[in-house]
Amino acid sequence: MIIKKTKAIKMNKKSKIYIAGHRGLVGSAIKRRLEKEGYSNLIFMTRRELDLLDSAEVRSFFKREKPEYVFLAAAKVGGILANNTYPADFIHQNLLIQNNIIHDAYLYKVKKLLFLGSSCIYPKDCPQPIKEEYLLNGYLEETNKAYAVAKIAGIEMCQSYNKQYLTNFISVMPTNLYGPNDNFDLESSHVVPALIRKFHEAKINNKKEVVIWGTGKPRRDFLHVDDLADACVFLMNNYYEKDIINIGSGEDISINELSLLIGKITGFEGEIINDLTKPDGTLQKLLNIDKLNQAGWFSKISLNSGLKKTYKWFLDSYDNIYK
Ligand code: GFB
Repeated sequence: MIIKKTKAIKMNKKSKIYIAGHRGLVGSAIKRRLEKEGYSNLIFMTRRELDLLDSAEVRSFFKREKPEYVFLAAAKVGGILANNTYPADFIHQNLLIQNNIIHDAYLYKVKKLLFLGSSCIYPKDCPQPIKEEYLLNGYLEETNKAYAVAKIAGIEMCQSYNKQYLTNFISVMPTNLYGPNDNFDLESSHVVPALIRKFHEAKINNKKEVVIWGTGKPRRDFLHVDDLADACVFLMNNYYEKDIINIGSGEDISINELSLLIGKITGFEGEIINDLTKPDGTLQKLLNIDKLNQAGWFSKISLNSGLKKTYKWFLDSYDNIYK
């Protein structure tokens, strides 16, 4: 039995919507977006109130709340070094979180669930821009294999439940994201928050140089998280295919070019040094977004304006985060 489409179901402004991971970069952006559009019955729990690693707690939460829609944005995430250093934590925690939520979404008859994957699920050497059909066509990038395998398991779980239990679970694959509420810790963060902080601190401390990791040659496709949240809400209401769908900006840039751009935005005038002892990761990750565009969604925030907005947010939050 092949199920080609999930059912055409749309959220309404009173629907009970659970955002798992509402304090993170992605979940907080989805929450802002839904609130802005007037969805008034949102539920979210702090880590202290609900431990998503604990299947008994998640079970009793679903039994009690019975959400109609779920955005599964909770995950253990991090940049290239964190992924490479703590692979056991990445695979263990992500498998637990998604197993608990996806299974309970089935048990408690969630109308539709949106699972957030990642562009690192694709083979490291696949043709660019990366089409959805390249999934499982080759070897994964070593630095984030554990995380990628967990995300691939999540995709397969959604599709298997759709096939066997006729659920409506969709999986979206975002590119590299940035924006407010990101992690700016220099060891565990992704490249954009790391560079914003490094360049800013070098400027205010009159440092002559900033060190960036790797050769700077890898290319990445960066999307502001408000664009991502807009796409997720759009797809929850308008995407019914069982296959995965990419969410990206349609453009990529090298890490060296990104450094120059962030240097300019932050006003740093010194030198940029490449630390070749740090890993590069995948050489290029540019998502093909034909399917997304055909569904009717287009990105609205340019990299330049998204980075400026994020730098402003970082400056406004600096004292809260670091003092
Ligand atoms: O953002 P990032 O950690 O993620 O690194 P990935 C992207 C590129 O930026 C790599 C370089 O080539 C890094 O070496 N880079 C330069 C830096 N300076 C820095 C720095 O100060 N900090 C960081 N973090 N990078 C992640 C995956 O891979 O992508 C995750 O590990 C996830 O699983 C995420 O999928 C989207 O794109 O390499």
